[in-house]
Amino acid sequence: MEMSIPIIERLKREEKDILIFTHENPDCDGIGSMIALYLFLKKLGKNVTMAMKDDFPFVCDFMPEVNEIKKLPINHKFSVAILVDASSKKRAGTEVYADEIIRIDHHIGGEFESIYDIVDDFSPSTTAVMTYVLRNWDEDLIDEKIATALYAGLITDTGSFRYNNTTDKTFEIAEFLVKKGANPHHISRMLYERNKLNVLKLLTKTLSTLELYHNDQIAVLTVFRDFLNETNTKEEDTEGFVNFARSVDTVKVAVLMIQREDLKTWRISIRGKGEVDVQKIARKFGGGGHKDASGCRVVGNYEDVKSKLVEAIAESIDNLEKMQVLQEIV
Ligand SMILES: [Mn+2]
Repeated sequence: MEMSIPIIERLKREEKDILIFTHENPDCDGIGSMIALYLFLKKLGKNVTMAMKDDFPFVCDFMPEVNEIKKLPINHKFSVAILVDASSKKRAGTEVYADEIIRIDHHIGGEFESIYDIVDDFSPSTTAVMTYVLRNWDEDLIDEKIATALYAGLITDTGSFRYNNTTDKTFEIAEFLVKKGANPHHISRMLYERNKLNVLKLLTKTLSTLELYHNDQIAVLTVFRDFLNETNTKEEDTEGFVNFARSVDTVKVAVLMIQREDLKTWRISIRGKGEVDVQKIARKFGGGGHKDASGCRVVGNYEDVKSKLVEAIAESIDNLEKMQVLQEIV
């Protein structure tokens, strides 16, 4: 495969320092993309640093060189900074100093950072975009470590090939990464079979908050700050909890509300099942994301925030039903 991809030509030319960074509250896709590019550029002898604002979530601890990730902000101006898995540099949650910022991502829309941006919203993960870039740059440099980081992001962002962003292309990328040394059983075991007892206790408390609305089509779960304190857990331990709400048979849209430290801000995850476009709902509340997985932050009283959300989701579901009836008539 010989193709000219602008970002490759740009990075080939770079002889000064390169920063790779991802969004705050990072996930395996952001971290996997960052590590893969970092290792690849290191092999090429580039002066490269990876950094983010927060600690890595526990589930990512098996990823190669995860301990080499530095903390943002870094009080140094880099020649170029590569933003991965985020729609804008603002998503870093802190300042990033660089002469130029380039975005590698799969989120819909977002901000244009540079003419070298490579954003593909049809890609299931940023690691899928990254695989494309690195394969076209030099396939032979992709080793077991790089493949492991890329595969971990691919399976987490596709829910282990279950979400509707999973296509034949996704399996082709997975096949390539497994051939390059990614071990599916090991990676899945690391990601999904290492629950801590206190996280299961947090899950038990969270599941007890389950509420259903609008003929059981909307499910809401809440993580109150007390739950985190009582079980000695952190916000990042709630990763995947929203899927329990989503798994209810009749549910079309699932919501997870996490109470932040100030007690009045709610970090909200919204998940769909391929019907309702939850990105449009998140946008109404100043957030964004994908059709099936979006999020936003809202400040306010718990009951008020929840009822506004439920109302907006109910409206989307009703509109969808109206559209379906119209289509049947046509
Ligand atoms: Mn992603």
